[in-house]
Amino acid sequence: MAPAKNRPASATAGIMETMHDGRLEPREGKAAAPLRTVRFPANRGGRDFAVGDIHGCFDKLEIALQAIRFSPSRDRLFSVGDLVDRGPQSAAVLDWLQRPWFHAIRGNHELMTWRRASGNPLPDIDHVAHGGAWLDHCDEATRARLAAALAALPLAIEVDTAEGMVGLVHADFPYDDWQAIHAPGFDADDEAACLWSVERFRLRYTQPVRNLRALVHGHMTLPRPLQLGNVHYIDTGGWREGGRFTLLDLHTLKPHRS
Ligand SMILES: [Mn+2]
Repeated sequence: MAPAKNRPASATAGIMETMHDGRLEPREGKAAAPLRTVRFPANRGGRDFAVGDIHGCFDKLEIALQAIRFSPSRDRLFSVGDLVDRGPQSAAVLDWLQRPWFHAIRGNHELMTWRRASGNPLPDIDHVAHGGAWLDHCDEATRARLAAALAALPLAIEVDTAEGMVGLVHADFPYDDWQAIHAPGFDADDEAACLWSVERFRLRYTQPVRNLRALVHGHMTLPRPLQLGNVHYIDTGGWREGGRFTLLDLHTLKPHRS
């Protein structure tokens, strides 16, 4: 990405939801393409947390939630994507996505999984080599459910907090202005950057993303949470042997590690 790239987006300010550009193939049982962004109003009765890559380690995530006394009736948990592959419980993503307090965006592993689950794998990418062998052990009905559920995940989530809006995007964001994601010029290359790029991290680019209180990424597995400008990297390898999940409180922007 070129983080300084900054196409005008003023005409689109205030638009809350943008339809996907239609690159994704139509799927059975899905009337509409997934939303690019989904926005959540502030949680006035509880806490909001973001969690980094889960990679099929939902039992370990449960333990991390117990450590912060997570309340399913009051609190909300937002995943920055890469819920599947590598770990032992990838198919459990179907149950987790049914939980009313759990919300997720698309990571590159969701893209690899739903494309292969629907018989249309990404060209030149070996999903199995990326931890996707589990998919071959799922029956046909489960693969169909996975394809539908993962393809429907939005590219970004916006969460309102008392201090301003917090955005979640899996890997990277190729603009200095958050409103670019709502602009007509936000294209397939930009979407790919959101799922795969590591440029902001590689450049240690500290320019903040305007019109957003904070932006939260996973994708880069780091020994501890990292902040560059107002961009927070929170994948601390909870899915790895000996790794820990970071739960970022979206109101205080303080990380809890467990
Ligand atoms: Mn990733």
